[in-house]
Amino acid sequence: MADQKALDNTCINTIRFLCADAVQKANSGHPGTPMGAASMVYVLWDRFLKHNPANPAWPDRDRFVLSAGHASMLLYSMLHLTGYDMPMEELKNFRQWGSRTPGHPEYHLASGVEVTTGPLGQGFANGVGMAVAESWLAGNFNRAGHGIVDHYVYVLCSDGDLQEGVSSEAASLAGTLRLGKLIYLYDKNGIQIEGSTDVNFRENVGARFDAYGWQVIGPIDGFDLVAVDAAIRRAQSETQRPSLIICNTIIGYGSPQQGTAKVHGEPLGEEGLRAAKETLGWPQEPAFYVPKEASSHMRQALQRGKKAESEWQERMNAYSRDCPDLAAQLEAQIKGVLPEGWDKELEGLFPAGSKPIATRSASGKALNTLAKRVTWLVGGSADLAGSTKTIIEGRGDFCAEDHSGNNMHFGVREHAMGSMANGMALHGGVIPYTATFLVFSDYMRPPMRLAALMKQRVVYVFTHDSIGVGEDGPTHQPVEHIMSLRAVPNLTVIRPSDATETAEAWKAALKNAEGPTALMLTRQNLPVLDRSEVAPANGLHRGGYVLWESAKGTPALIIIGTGSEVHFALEAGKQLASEGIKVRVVSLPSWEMFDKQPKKYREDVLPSAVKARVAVEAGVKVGWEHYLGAEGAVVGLESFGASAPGNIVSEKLGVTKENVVAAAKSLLGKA
Ligand SMILES: Cc1ncc(C[n+]2csc(CCOP(=O)(O)OP(=O)(O)O)c2C)c(N)n1
Repeated sequence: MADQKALDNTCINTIRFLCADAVQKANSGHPGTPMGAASMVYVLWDRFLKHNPANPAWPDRDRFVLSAGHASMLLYSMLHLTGYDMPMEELKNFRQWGSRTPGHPEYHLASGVEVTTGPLGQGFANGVGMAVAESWLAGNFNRAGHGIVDHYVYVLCSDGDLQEGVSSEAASLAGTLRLGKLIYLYDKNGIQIEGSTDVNFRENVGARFDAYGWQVIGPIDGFDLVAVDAAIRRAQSETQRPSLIICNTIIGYGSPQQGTAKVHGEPLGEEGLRAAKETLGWPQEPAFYVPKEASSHMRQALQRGKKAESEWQERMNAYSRDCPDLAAQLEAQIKGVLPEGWDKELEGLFPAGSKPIATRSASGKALNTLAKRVTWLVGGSADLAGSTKTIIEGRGDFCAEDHSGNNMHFGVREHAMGSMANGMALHGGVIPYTATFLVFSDYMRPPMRLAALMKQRVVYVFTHDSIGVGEDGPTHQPVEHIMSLRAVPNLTVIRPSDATETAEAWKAALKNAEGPTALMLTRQNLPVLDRSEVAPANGLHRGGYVLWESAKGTPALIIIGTGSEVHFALEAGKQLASEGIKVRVVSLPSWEMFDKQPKKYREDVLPSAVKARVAVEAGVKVGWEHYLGAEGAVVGLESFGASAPGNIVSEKLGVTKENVVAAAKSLLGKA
C-alpha cells in the first residue's frame, strides 16, 4: 500500500516535471495546469482509460480530450510515458519548428492527440460530438450479446472552458440528449490569466450543470487519488446523465508561484524550478528525468491496451460471424469509405424542364437521395430544419430516448453544432452535416476554422445565402460571409447556381475527405438550367467552367457569376451577344476547387489575354481582383441589405442583369 502510494507519487511528479522542464527549456508555455492536474489525469489514465498506445486508432478506445489545450505538455507527457510514438526528443523540442509537440495539441502531428485544442471551450463541445457518434454507432450496430461499440469520452476542462458560451450550449444539449458516456474532469484551480476567477466567475458551476441534467460529483480534492478514483467509478456507473467531476486543485502545485496567475503561462524560471523540485522531493538533475519505476509502471498501458484491444477483436470476430453485413458496414464507415455507387441516384435528379426550385430545396432532395446509400450521414440544423431542408426522411430523430436516428436537433446553438460536428467527424463512423442561415455562419466560425485546420469532412449547409432573403432584412442577409469564408484555408466554399449544380455540390462535399465543405444555397427559387443548352453541371467539380459562350474561340468579354447571380450573368451575356459582342459566361461555384486545377485548364476558362471581365455576386466586392485583375468590374455590394422583397432589394442595391450589361459595355468602351 505504502509502496503503491510512493509509486503513484513518483509517477505524478514525473509528469509534473517533464512538463515544467519542457516549458523551461522552450522558455515558453504553461506549466501551471499540468502541475495541478497531473494527479487526476494520472488516475484516469492509470486506472480507467481504455486505449492501446501501440494502436492509437483502435476504434473502440476511450477518447481523451484535453480541452484546456494550453496544458499541452500534460498530454505529450502522458503519451510519452504510456508508450505512444512520442519520443523524449519531441518533449525536449516542445514548441519548436518541425516538432510534433506544438504549443497546443494538433491532431495531425501526434497519434494519441484526438483533437486540436487551444481555443477554450472547443474541446468541451468536441467531446459531446464524440459521444453522439459513439452512441449513434452503438444504437445502430450493437446487437444483443454483441456490445462492439462501447466506450467513454473523457474530457479535462478548465475554468476558461466553462466560461466560454460554447461549453454551455454543448452541456445543455448533452444533458438533454442523455449522453451518459461523457465524463468530464473539471480542473477547478480558481486561477486564470488575469488572476483569481473570483473577479469574473462566481457562479455555482455545479448547480448550473445539475440544471443541465448532468450528474455533478464533488467538489473533491483533485490531489486525493482515492477520491478521484471513486468519482470516476461513480461517473461510469451513471449511464443516463453525463458527469462533471469538480476537482479542486492548485495551479503550479509545488512551485513557489503556486496558486497565482504567474504560473499559468510562464516558465517557472531556474530558481522556481529548483525550488519546486526541492519542495516535491525531486532530483534537480537531470532535467526530463524519468525514474525507471515510473516508466515501467506507466508503460503497462501497452500490455493493458493490447489485452483490451484483443478482447474487443474477439468480440468483433464473433460479431462478424453472427452479423457479417453489419460488421462489414461498420468497418467501411470507420474507414470513411463511401459505398459502391453512392452517387448514382443523383444523376438525372433534376432533368431539363424541371420547375424552378430554390437550391436549398434541391439540396434537401440531394441529401435525401444520398442518405439512402450513405446511411451514416448524421446531422441537422440549429432549429431551422424546415428552412434549410435538412431532414432525412424516414431516418428518425437522434433524441434522449433514441440514439439511433440520423436527424439531430441542435437547438439554437450554432457554435456547439459546429464543434460537435468536429467531434463526430473525429470520432469516425459518421459523416456529420450541419445547417443554418448563411448569415449565422458567424456564430460557428471557430469550429469551422478548426475543422479546416484538422482536415475533417464536415458538410455545412448554409441557406438564405444573399440579400435575396428579402423581407427578413439586413440582420438576415449575408453580405460579407461568402467572401470571408473563402478566406479560411482548406475550407471549400461551393455556391451552386441551380438544382443540377447543387446535386454536384453535395457529391463534391462527400468526396472531399480532406476538409470541410460549405454549401451556400438560396432561399428563392431559381430556374433549372437546361443542360442541353449550357454546359453540364459536372463542371462544378473543377470549381469553375465555361457555362455558355456566344461563339468558340477567344471571347471579347468574360462574365463570371456564382450561385443565383449566374442567371444574371447568363441573361446579360445573351443580351450582349445579341448586340454582336463575343461573350463567354463562366459559372464559378467554388474558388478553392478552381484554383486547384492545372494552370492550362484555368487558362482555358479564363484566358489571360481577355482583360474585359465582369464578376457578379450578391456579396462584398473585395477579393474579386483575384480573377478580374486591375481592369475588371464587379457587380456586387457595398453596404448591408434592407428589408423588402428580395428582387426589390437586389434592384435597389444594383445586383441586376442591367448593371452587368452596363459594366460590360463600360469595360468595352461602349457605354
Ligand atoms: C477562446 C480562447 N480565448 C482566449 C484564450 C487565451 N487563453 C489561454 S489560457 C487562458 C486562461 C484560461 O484560464 P483557465 O482556463 O482557468 O486555465 P488555467 O489558468 O487553469 O490554466 C486564456 C484566456 C484561449 N486559449 N481561447
